[in-house]
Amino acid sequence: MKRRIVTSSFILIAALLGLGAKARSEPATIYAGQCASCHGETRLGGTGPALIPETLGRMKADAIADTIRNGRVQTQMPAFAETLSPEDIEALAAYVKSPLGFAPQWSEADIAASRIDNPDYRPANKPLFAADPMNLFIVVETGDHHATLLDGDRFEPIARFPTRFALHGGPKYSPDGRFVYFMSRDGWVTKYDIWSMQQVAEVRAGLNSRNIALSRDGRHIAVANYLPNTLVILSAQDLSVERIFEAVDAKGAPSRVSAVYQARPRDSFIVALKDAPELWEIATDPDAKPVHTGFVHSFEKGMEEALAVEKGLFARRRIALSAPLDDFFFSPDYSNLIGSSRDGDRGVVVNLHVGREIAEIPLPGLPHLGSGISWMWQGRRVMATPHLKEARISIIAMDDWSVVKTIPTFGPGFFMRSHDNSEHVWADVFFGPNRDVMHVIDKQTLEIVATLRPEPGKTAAHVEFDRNGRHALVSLWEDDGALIVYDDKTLKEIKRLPMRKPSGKYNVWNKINFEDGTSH
Ligand code: DHE
Repeated sequence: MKRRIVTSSFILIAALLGLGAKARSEPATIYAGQCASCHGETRLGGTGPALIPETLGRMKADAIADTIRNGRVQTQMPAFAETLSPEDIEALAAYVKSPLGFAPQWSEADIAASRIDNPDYRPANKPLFAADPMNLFIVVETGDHHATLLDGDRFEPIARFPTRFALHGGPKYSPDGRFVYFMSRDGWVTKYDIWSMQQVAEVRAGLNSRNIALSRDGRHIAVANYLPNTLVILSAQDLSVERIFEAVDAKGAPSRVSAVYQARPRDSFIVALKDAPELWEIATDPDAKPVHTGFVHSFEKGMEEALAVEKGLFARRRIALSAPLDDFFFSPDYSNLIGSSRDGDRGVVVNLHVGREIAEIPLPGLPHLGSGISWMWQGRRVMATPHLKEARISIIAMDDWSVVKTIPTFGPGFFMRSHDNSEHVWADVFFGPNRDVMHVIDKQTLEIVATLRPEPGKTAAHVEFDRNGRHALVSLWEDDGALIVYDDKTLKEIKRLPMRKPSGKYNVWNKINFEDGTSH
């Protein structure tokens, strides 16, 4: 693959902002000598990933030290055990987890220049494999940064290919299920052609990114960035930049962009701002009706004054909130969303038609609303959410926003899944001593009917159903992990495929049809 190399403006700015002062300290000098050529002079990435706390996330310092010491198999990361002393390695591991100390820039020109096209890419006019193209899974294996394309009928791998370092969030499929788009925490967006099983192109849309969303018509990809504070919209066709929104609220205060979601029935993107009390709706319909872009206080007139009106593609509507909200769950018709309050003990319901908060739900223990799913129960639509800090699942009625049941679990959970054709909800226990169990809940009695322990002592997490809702695929979330296929009726294991920390799996049919039991 050919890479277009361009000098990035942020390197210059970083230098001007006094990075040189840092280079005097010991680990910074080692970094400059040993690491900078691959990971970038400013730690923002090069051929190797960015080495900043935002990207390294929850990776512990000893795991980082281990990578420096022993290298990483199947990558260009060499082992430094012979080159550096144990003390130097420890100091370096701490250094790459320290904040950058400056705000890096990443302009439209930087994004365009980062683009890598696959010169060997040859589009195919039909899938080059014999499997139902609607019942495929992509399994993201973060253990060794690969993805597996899996036949969802036979549960056999069709292809396995390398990905960027540290993918995060669900990959997104084009509406016809032919292409899949991945995003890495250090901002790379990769387009992969499932039919020809080849990478098409990739581009670095940000320096530290959160997630991506595809527009209803499959033409635009929105990328939510922490670094810099932007929402970048790319053409899904060729990954060129279509628009960059600086994340600044109606009063001019900057914010990180915490996530972006496709609101399919509304033909729009919904954007969550981490630090500002507002959310955005961005039209993806070229004929979108006019919207006010927000209100500002006019000191001349002594009153709130409407900002300009926008219409058509990418018209942005600002919805004011009482405080920043994060981690959204949407009602199936996308008229309401529930966001998590910063104190982590409430869900706040925002009605997107009227553009304001309409209810609060007491949900102590940090609900993980983004993992929520919904179904019909006693003639009402309910949604269920796990809690990241409490051993319980809350069931909420979506007509009056009351909590109809709290189900005690073996520990705090991260992901939940179901399917229209399944009577069950599968919920993991991601944290604590019981992280090796998986609860199965009856959708009508709201009782736990089984607690499976796929492999004692190994984390069981993240479930996804096949297209027909007959099988539930569970991850053994370990470096030497596995994908375990269960029959959803008998709850018996029917197949186990070895995989490297399969962090998530995504069924083409369920995703492109916005199946209620899965993430969107
Ligand atoms: Fe995620 C999805 C935010 C930490 C694995 N995570 C998402 C989404 C958001 C989010 C907004 C929905 C995006 C989408 O799919 O389009 N995640 C956050 C955080 O704010 C948090 C708590 C802290 C952070 O560092 O970002 C966080 N997430 C993690 C992890 O530590 C996980 C377990 C391991 C990892 O790989 O980073 C993790 N997040 C995932 C996965 C999904 C996800 C596997 C997709 C779930 C799905 O089924 O769609």
